[in-house]
Amino acid sequence: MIMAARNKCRLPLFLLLVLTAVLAGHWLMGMVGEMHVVAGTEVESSFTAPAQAAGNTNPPKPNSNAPGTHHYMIRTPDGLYELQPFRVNGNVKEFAIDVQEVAHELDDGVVVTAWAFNGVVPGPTIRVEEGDLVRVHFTNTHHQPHTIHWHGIYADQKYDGVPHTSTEVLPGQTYVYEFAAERAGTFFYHCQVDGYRHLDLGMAGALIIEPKDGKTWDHEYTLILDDWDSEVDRLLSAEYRPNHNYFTINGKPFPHAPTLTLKVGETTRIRLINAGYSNFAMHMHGPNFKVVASDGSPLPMPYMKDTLDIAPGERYDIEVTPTKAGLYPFHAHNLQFVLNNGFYPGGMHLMLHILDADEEFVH
Ligand SMILES: [Cu+2]
Repeated sequence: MIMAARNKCRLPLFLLLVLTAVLAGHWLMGMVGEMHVVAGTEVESSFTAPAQAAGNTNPPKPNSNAPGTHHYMIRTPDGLYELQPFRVNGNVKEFAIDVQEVAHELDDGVVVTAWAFNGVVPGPTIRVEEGDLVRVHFTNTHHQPHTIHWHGIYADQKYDGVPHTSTEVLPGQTYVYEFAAERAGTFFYHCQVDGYRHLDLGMAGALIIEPKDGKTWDHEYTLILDDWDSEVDRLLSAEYRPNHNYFTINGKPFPHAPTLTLKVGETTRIRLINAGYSNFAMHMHGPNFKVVASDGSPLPMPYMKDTLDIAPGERYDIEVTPTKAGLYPFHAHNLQFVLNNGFYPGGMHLMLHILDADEEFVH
């Protein structure tokens, strides 16, 4: 089975190599530069623009620049990548996102084809501050149409990322999404074209809006929960019937999922995002946690839990202030999700490494 999984990856890897060669060629020709997407600019195009929603003054533009120019990302201790804005002007923050077909290793030797925002699974975290205006230059560098839907954000119609009510972005086009980061909280973004397939192929990432007045916690992590079918024909057939057999936190099942460092007496906020298709009942050994926010809104009456059921699309912010050091699991208590292709232990499970109060905090 491992060999079969490897064989399935050869074609996408080949495509990736070809894409890399093409992009390198563009770079050599000096096509890397500022990504200009200016309303009203005449740009020659061999692509046909899709039907536009009424009132859309921001039709997708063909991409005249090589992608990858503004994709500087920083690896965070939770195993995600955080995308840096390529331009900041006052409270306007601009980011660049593309789509790459990558070979994503779920488990040792188990590799799936993923459609990945900026080539990482999950997509890179976008982190802004309450009150910011966020502009995302989305360049479709892939062979399928895609969009970005801003889940939990009340964006203008044309920026909602739904193909038939806003617009879809065809291969080679760039579309600029814009929304106001109105309230602090945990959100996420995902593609909405052929959503059942595209979201399942890895097209989701975290959107974090930080409070303007600063944080009341000491450390924080974001955990994106997801489910995968390592065997499904992800790309070729018209029908799509996944049978999920891997369950991941930030793209990896146990024991490859990240270990989170906490410290006695210090508060850690964990942002939980369910990007999968099942409810996940997340249970914490050791300290109980306080549920402080739900779907991007602070709860008027936070409450204590040790198990929290999270539906698809839901986000919860929880806070932990441990009183004893040790190693404690945090995992889905639907134990069918703590398997790697049927083998226990695996799946949606990670470890909390709680340091003593006098230990130095290092990730
Ligand atoms: Cu898509």
